[in-house]
Amino acid sequence: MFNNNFMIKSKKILIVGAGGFIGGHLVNRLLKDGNSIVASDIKPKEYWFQDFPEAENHYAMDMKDISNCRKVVENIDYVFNMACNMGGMGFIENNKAECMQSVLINTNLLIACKEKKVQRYFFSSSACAYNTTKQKDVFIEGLKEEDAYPANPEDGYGWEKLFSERMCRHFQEDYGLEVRVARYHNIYGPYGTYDGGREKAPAALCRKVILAKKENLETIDVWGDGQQTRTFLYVDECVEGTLRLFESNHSDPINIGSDEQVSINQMIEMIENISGVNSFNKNYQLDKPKGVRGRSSNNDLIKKVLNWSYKMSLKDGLSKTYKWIESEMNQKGSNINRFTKS
Ligand code: GDC
Repeated sequence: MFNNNFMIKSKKILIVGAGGFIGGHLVNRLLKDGNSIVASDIKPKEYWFQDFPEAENHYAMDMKDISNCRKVVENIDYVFNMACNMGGMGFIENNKAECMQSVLINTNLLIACKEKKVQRYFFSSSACAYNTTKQKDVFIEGLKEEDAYPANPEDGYGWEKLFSERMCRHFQEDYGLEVRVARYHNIYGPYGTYDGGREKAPAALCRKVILAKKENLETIDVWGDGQQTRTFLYVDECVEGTLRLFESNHSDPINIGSDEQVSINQMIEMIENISGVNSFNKNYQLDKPKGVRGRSSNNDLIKKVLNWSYKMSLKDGLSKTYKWIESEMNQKGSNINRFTKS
């Protein structure tokens, strides 16, 4: 049930993947709420999106090595596993073996948590865990939690997420480690990747529009025919939902996503409006990675279990994201986050 004495305070919390997009936002929030944070990431310091000196930071630490897990899990109350080798469709479709090796991070962390008697563990799963045969049409019904089975997830990345969800479940059943599992639906916002190959559609399309406007181009490239659909959730909402879930008693996987389903063309139109440019010609690249045809989140369960729903519209979230990417591009020219090492 929803706990009204929200939020987590004065705890010692380990965040793995803290140098990444959602991990960085989570560290920020938990520090503000008065917790003591241990932050780790495989990425060296210069590739962290956000880096807070108040936290105990472990740069270039690989959790596929269990000795690293054992080291940082010592004396920790809660663990958030936000780490995996991932990206948008351009990355996960071409790096399936890399994506699947993230199973080692989750497995090693669970073992270390069990040994060191950590109270509660969070695993960041994905909408890619859902059965792909249920996502073959545009504007499908929102995916319900039970739609992950029978299993036929996104190849590579989605299989790793589904397997790791189950690993969490069995650690709770067999060893009493409390687990919480969220299935994130395409989270976007500032302090994330917008170029270099790992970027997802919202950031990639903001970048393309900003560049086209800057260089007076008439056309932008779009992967697929633009009619494929998705839902996108702003990162602050994702962090809020994650913390509320963490405090709840719900241990089965649950959607954290938006149900504002749009086609990629509709999202581009929103971005064009934000940019103040009327419209660019579209070069539809049908040979690029497209993923599933349609995807949306059904939010009945999270509303029931947490009595909570996100508020930020896609238009408002894109506007914030666009501004951040534009200012980064003005300062740096391109995204510094080109970290590709596994
Ligand atoms: O990359 P993504 O945001 O991942 O792509 C959404 C759709 O946007 C795809 O059909 C893609 O072809 C289209 N698209 C059009 N132009 C572009 O320039 C572009 N770049 C990108 N990247 N896409 C473009 C994601 C996973 C994540 C995560 C979420 C969970 O799948 O990649 O790792 O797990 O799902 O929902 P998407 O939504 O297919």
